Amino acid sequence: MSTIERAEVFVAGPGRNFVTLRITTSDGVTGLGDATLNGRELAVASYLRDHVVPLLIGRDPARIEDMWQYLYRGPYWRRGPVTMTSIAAVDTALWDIKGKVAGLPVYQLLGGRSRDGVMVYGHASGADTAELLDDVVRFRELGYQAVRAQAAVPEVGGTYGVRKGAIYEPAASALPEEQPWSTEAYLRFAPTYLEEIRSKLGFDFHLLHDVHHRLTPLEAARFGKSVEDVQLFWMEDPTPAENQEAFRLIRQHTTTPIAVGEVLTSIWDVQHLITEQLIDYVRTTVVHAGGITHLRRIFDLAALYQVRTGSHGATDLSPVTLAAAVHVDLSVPNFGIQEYMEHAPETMEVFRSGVRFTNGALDLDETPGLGVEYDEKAAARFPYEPRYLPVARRLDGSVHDW
Ligand code: CS2
Ligand code: MG
Repeated sequence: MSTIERAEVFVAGPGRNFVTLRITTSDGVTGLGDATLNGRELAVASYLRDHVVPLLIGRDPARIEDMWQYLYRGPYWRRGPVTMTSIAAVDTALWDIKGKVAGLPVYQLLGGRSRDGVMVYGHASGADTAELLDDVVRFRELGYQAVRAQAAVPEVGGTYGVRKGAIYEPAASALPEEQPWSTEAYLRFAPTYLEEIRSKLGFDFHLLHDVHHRLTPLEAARFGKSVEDVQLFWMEDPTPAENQEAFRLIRQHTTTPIAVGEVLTSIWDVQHLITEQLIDYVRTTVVHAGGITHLRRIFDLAALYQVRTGSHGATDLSPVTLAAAVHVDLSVPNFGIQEYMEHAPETMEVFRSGVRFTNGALDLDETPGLGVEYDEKAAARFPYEPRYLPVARRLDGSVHDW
């Protein structure tokens, strides 16, 4: 029987910081897992190196479900982003290995293709409405059928989702940058640019918007109602989702579809949102929600309630997660859409991936496993440097959700 012989944790900063787990079996087969948690990379690296890797050596890499249960129930302390990202990295690496041993791409192990390609959405942004409109046109010309639109709020300047330069990267400073926020200014401005996009560019593409946890439930209800004529594909994270019940109030006032889940890390965190149909898309991911094994459980629960998938896919999720997401997206019956932000060139020097973008969709070649390689020599050229996500403060100085 093949056993796990080595598990290495690589922390590097090619374009941005990533944590990558590589597991090697006694037969010399390797598997990759993404363990990146934006702004808390070293916490996950330590959890893996100090508390997980020693437990892996000598175990059977084929026993993926048993490994998941062992890593979830074994530590006694459960859930949370650090734990679930660490479990995710091991789980994803074992699926990679299983695919390579079987000589099949992972999606074939998940039941095969349910679709020919994975529809994605791109990220248009701008310092003002005019710049945003140009960026939406650019994404449409690149072939995107779906585009997310975010513009800076005039009274508070730059805000989340607005790219500075070629690649969007919110974790840009060695200590958390404090960004001003005004809900009133946002509620006055955001509907105007979304309406402008529809009036100038029409309705023959999907338009998405990320509220990014900024509103109270009633403010979110008001926002959703105010943009119903815009026909958003979804409004994302309209209010913080620790209180799943809060979404009932939004639902009572608006038919604008809701997407939640990128910061949620287990089926328990989305259970009521799904079973009470308080959301329309669940955004949990391979890297932060316990890997392919747990994500499939979440997506299967969602399928029972006609909730579709819409996994997070920002550049702070590595090309390993993107590839694993495409394998899952190709196969699940209740696929909705996949977020896709092109990684920086430096990132792609380190991660070589079989994921391809064509006509607004992603697909994979038939390489066994996940189809991603990690070049640790190239990674060594990009040392980790501490980077933090911003903190939002209201105009009165009090902390707000970023
Ligand atoms: C955003 C992310 O892509 C999204 O939907 O919410 O860019 C998010 O801000 C980052 O992933 C945080 O690291
Ligand atoms: Mg988001």
